[in-house]
Amino acid sequence: MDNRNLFAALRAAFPQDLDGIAVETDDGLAYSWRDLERGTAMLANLLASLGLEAGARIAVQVEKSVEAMMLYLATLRAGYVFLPLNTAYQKAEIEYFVGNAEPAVVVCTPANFGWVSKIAFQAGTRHVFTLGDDRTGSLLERAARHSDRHTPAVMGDDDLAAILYTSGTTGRSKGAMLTHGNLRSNAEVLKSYWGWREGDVLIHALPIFHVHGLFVAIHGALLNGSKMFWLGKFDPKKVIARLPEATVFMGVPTLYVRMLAEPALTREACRHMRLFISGSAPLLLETFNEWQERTGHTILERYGMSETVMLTSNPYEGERRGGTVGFPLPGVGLRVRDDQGQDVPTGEIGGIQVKGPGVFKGYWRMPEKTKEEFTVDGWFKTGDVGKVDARGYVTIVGRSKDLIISGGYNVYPAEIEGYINDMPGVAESAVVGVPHPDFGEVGVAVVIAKPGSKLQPEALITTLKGQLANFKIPKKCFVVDALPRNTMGKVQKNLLREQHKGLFA
Ligand code: MCA
Ligand code: AMP
Repeated sequence: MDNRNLFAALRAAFPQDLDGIAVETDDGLAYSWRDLERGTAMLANLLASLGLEAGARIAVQVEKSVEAMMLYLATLRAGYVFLPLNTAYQKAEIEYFVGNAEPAVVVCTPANFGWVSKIAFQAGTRHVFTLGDDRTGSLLERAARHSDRHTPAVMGDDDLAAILYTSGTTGRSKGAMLTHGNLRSNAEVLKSYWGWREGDVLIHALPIFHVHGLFVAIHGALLNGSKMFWLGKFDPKKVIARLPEATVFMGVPTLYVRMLAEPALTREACRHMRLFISGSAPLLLETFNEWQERTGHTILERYGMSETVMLTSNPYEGERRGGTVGFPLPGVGLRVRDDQGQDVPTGEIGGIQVKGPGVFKGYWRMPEKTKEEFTVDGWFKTGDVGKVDARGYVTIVGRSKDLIISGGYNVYPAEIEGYINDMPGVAESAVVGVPHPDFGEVGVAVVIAKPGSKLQPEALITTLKGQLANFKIPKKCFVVDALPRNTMGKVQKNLLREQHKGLFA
């Protein structure tokens, strides 16, 4: 039986000459394809030596590094389930994820070992390793004792490869289960759709704990045997400095906005580049147009989700239309339905529903919640609101889910409201997204005090900073006497958005 392990597909695409450079980091390190082969084999052998049960989860909360990428590839290679966690998550968030996913292994930064290992061991995790972004920590020490030869575990299309936590309307995160088949089929479609070719070089400047940086970027380069310039953290100047030697760049809109602020971003600097891709959040038409004028390149915008990987894309050869997310990818079914579940006429707005080989298996241990998010005929309800025009271009016009996308990260108002409402003296709160020139959208909190209580907005924010990942913290907090409500008593967040939309203009 042929091995459907995603790692086997990626490995097969490595160049013949394994001594070529696969990854070059911004602090001057160079990793050959042989380094990737040996490093992932040793890490896979370490995992295999732990006697883990099939489907065991490997939870990883470490700073971005090539070794962290090798740990992801080794998890696939050994046939386990990779669970990446945003490095900004704090105690309560990690407690939830570890409690929900029950990982057999946790890998954290050396600095966080104290509190993360306590949470992990209490949840029944038997192995906690450390990995620093400077190649320190117990993980690599232990892996060094293992053989650098490893045969990839035989996996089927339907076997789990990763769990990515995301949320819908509820405040609690859900683990989206992605299979080897979901990931490989999507990577294969994108390879041809985006014209990956011999000699391509990718600039990788995204975090690797989300779909964009971990799957779309890494799989894109590896499945084409392409070199990556690897930035530990986005820096506009460093990206621009690399453009003359690269051909492909992927980013969220904030990255494009920040590069446009750099005088070094010129047509000349971009001459060698072939493709700029944007996604994860809406790319403003002004950013799309400014990029085109400044560099001569037309950004290719695409749309995806943790639950579905990539769904639509502007064409590589055809017209890339600013403000749209292009066409459904080959194999992706996309339809727009109204609240009664009827197809809306072409050009009309409705709820976007999708189906296809990239659509996930469901939410980890939440069969009920999973069922709610699919229609009876098996289409996944994205929670995005949009339309398809007469030429087939998809436009996303909003979201029916209560979600703020800030600098490409998802912020769930329900989760933040829950924390604010638990604070002493708070009667109720509402968190809404307002436009922001850098992050695209940021959260603003509107809070009502309990009768007789005096609330200091700054104090509420400071308390939140000690509890939640920094990117989730509302950028502004107002204490008010009342929240606008509709006849059913539901807070009218649209009115709050309208009221505060000029805050960061
Ligand atoms: C940092 N801060 C943020 C964000 N990032 N606040 C709101 N939103 C953010 N995204 C906070 C920091 O904690 C700090 O606050 C202050 O803002 C300034 O930080 P700064 O240095 O400007 O931020 P940064 O470290 O430069 O990060 C900005 C960033 C980063 C580079 C845009 O957010 C990023 O890499 N975003 C990419 C997210 C991503 O990969 N999304 C893909 C999801 P303080 O000083 O108080 O600490 S996958 C997906 O959506 C689907 C599947 C798809 O289609 O791809
Ligand atoms: P995530 O939950 O991280 O998978 O984020 C997926 C969500 O990001 C989608 O449901 C959309 O709301 C949003 N998204 C992704 N790409 C785009 C895009 N190009 N334009 C607008 N929204 C996008």
